[in-house]
Amino acid sequence: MATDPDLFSAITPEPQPSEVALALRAQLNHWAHQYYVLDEPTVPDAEYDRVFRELQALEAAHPDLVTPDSPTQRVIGAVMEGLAPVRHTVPMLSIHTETDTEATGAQAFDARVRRELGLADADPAIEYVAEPKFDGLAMSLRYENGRLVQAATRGDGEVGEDVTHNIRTIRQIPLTLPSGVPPLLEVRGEVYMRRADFDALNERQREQGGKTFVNPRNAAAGAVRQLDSNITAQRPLSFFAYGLGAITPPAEGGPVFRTHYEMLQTLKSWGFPVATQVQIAVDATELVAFHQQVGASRDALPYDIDGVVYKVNSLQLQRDLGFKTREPRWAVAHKYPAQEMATKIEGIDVQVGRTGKITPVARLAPVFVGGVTVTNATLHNLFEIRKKGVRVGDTVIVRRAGDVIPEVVGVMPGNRTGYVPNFQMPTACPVCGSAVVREKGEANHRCTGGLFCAAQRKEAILHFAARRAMDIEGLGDKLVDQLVDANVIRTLPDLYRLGLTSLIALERMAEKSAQNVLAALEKSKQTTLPRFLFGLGLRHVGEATAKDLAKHFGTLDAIMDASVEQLLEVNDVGPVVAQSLHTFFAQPHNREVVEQLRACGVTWPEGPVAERAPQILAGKTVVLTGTLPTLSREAAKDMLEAAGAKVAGSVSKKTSYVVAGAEAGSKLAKAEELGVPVLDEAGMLALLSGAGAGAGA
Ligand code: JCF
Repeated sequence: MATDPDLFSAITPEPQPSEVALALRAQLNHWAHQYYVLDEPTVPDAEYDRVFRELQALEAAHPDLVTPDSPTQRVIGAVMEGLAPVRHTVPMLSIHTETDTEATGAQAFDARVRRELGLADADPAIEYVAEPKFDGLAMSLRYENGRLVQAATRGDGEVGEDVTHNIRTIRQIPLTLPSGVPPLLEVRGEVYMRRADFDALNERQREQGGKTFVNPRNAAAGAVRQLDSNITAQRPLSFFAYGLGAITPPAEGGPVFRTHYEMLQTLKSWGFPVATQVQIAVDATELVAFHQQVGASRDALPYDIDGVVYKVNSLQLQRDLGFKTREPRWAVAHKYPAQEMATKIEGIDVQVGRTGKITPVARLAPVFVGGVTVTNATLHNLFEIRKKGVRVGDTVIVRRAGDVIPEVVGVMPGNRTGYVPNFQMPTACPVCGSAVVREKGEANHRCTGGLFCAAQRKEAILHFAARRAMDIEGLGDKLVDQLVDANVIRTLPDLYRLGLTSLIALERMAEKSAQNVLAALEKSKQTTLPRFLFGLGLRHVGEATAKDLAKHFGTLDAIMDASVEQLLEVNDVGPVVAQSLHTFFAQPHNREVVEQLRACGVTWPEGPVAERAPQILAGKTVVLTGTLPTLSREAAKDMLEAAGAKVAGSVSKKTSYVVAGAEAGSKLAKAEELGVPVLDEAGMLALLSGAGAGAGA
């Protein structure tokens, strides 16, 4: 039995099965309380599952040990004080997990379905629907006469919690449905948080010294179960619909939908977000192919999935198959490798980034997580280390999801033996020896060496050369290391002064590769203003801001000479960015770098400000919804913004116009409710050219 020895340190010498069961239950209940009630999990799900299975195995071997209150005997979902209980009219099912992640898992499911339906080998293949399994929390949305009246969590499947006030803040969830929907309709799906939203939320929390969340699912769960919906509204949530609960049949009776797939398409047409990766599959082979295909795209998805779900497509066959306790016989989940695992911290190093930020990095005992072996994980900053209580030697939870940098999200409690000193930040930069400081109100420590610090120089050059900046092919970290270490390059313009001789003098640099590097440098000189601006690597100036600045000012000189007030006029530029830009270009040495780069031949087309489209829609807010007949959403947004409009995501009293295309949903309804003028694409184009002066410009 693979039991954590620490768990039983008090039980010697040979623990009785009853004692083991007791300890396992105590451990599981403790973890479950932290997870469900406190919203603060301390162990990875995989660890919980392992101990849960161990208890299950023990109870199977000793049935007399099973108690009614054992975690194996119920689905845990403590109702938090303050949220009203909601009894589900149709129980919310969980889904059986096929633990076998090989092809046999899908085959076993298909074989089971066929056997239960009494089919022979010669009978035709069963049609399935395969879809991603989102890693969020299940939600039941109740609509009466097309209006959202109640939203409830799953809870134990029978009774959940009323979270209507919070769910109303989720923009992706329609509050009203188009006419003609069943008078009673319960839509079921998953509330989740997109990875980028999660990262931004944690970054914000970290900067403000607030509580960070261990993963998007935990952040979503915490947001949904707030008593104050103002807090929920600040935590960006999303939703995918995947099923139905109670539904009134249409007046003429009979089933509303024939298949699960048809039901999903209908939900989509009613304005619900439905997974894009949904596929009909006719046998186990196609199910496995789907599992592999989605698995390959898993890292690129903007949200976490923990597996895929296979469902029998025919709703009649689903009814024939029925349920086993709380799990349908017609569906199964096929999981992917866990994105959180436990491992030991062997040491803590620090790294110096482009802006001088000193990041503590945990050196780990190698662990397979999120599909790769991880040996390093970020600890973000000293505050995070203190808050999480991380020390060298601790067993920690490491998370790696998507192509996000692996991070230490928490410490497994009670595994420290003996005294370990707290980690301290170095007072001098490990790379250049300059003083390390932390500014007031900042969570991060920084090296004050600036471009004197080789680490910052290297990062600055790599950023400048990056694909989305100057796109200098072949200038990767190895070459930059060599160039900076050999002191061949001290500033960005030095790149364009590189000659064949100094390149060939580097180790492992053949003449052909040197020529390629020079050619790539030459090619990079023809660039665009946004790429150049982004490449300079100013704090707070990402790609989007660089584009906005270029669009607004037209020329680099106009940007360099802009006052803070003028910078603030740019879309999405706030006081912090404006001040940072102004300060940067006020430094003579920064202007010098720009001038030298230009002198080296770096150039881009400039558009004088006068040529900008007339600002017909200055001060107006426009919301786009639905699919326009000819313009993409991006193109429409660009045109509106070029005319001075602000393009917003949700409709309010302050919205000037809603531009609606096909399959417009709740935003259109909201506009009509508030009396906001609604335009189609033609109407929008007329508006853009309508004020006369700017026609055709
Ligand atoms: O995405 C999910 N987490 C998910 C959960 C998707 C489904 O289609 C489900 C589910 C739980 C139960 N279907 C059932 C029946």
